[in-house]
Amino acid sequence: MSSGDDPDARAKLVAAKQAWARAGRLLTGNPDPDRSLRLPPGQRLVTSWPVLDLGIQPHVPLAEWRLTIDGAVANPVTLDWEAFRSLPQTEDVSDVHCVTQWSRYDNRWTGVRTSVILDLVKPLPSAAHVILHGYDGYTTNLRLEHFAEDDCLLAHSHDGVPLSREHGGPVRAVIPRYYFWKSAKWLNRIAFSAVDRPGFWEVRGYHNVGDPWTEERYG
Ligand SMILES: Nc1nc2c(c(=O)[nH]1)N[C@H]1C(S)=C(S)[C@@H](COP(=O)(O)O)O[C@H]1N2
Ligand SMILES: [Mo]
Repeated sequence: MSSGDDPDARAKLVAAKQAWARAGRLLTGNPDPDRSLRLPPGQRLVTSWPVLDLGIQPHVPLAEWRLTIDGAVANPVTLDWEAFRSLPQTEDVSDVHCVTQWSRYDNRWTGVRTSVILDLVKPLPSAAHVILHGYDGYTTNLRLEHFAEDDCLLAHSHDGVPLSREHGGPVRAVIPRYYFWKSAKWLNRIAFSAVDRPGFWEVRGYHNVGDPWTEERYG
C-alpha cells in the first residue's frame, strides 16, 4: 500500500484513511477488554507482511544512522550504530495488530528493550509521554508506561534478518500491545515530555492510545 514518491497518491491515501476514521469504519462493537482472545475484535490474520507508510522510505546507511533520546530526561544521549549495538540485546516474540485490520502472529524481534533505554536516559519525574520520530518526519505519541512495557523493543531484526528498508530499518520501535501505527519505523528520535503531543495519525482522527482489544481505532 506504499504510494511511492507520488505526492498525489500520498495525499489520497491519507485522505482515505481520515475518511475511514470519520466513518468509524471497521468497528465491531464487541470489545474484549480482558484480552481473552489472541485476535482482537475486527482483525483478521495474515501470514504476509504488508508495508504501510507515508510513501517516503528513507535510506539510512548504518554509518549515518543516529538515535537521539532527549526531552524530559536527566541524561540525554545520541547513539550511533556501534553504541546502539553495544547495549544489551534481547529477542522477543509478539503479535502485530494494524488498524487497517490485519494481524500477524509470532514476529521474532531482536533489539534493545525500552527498559534499557529508560535506565540509560533516566526520565525526569515530570516525564509522562514519549514521542517517537522517524527519519521520514513521521511522529507518534505514547504514554510513558505503555512505552515501558516489557515487550517493547527498538528492533533491528525480524525473524533473524536485519529489518528491510521498507519495514523501517535500520531500527524501528515495536510496541506490540497497541495498533501498529504506534511502532515508528526509521526511528531517529525519542523525546520524553511532560505534555502529550499527538502524532501524525493521532491528529488525523486515529485514537490517542490505540488499544486493539477495546477497538481504540479512532479518536
Ligand atoms: N516512520 C514511520 N513509521 C511508521 C509509519 C510511517 O508512515 N512512518 N506508518 C505506521 C503505520 S500506519 C503502520 S501500520 C506500520 C506499518 O509497518 P510495516 O510497513 O512494517 O508493516 O508502521 C507505522 N510506523
Ligand atoms: Mo497503519
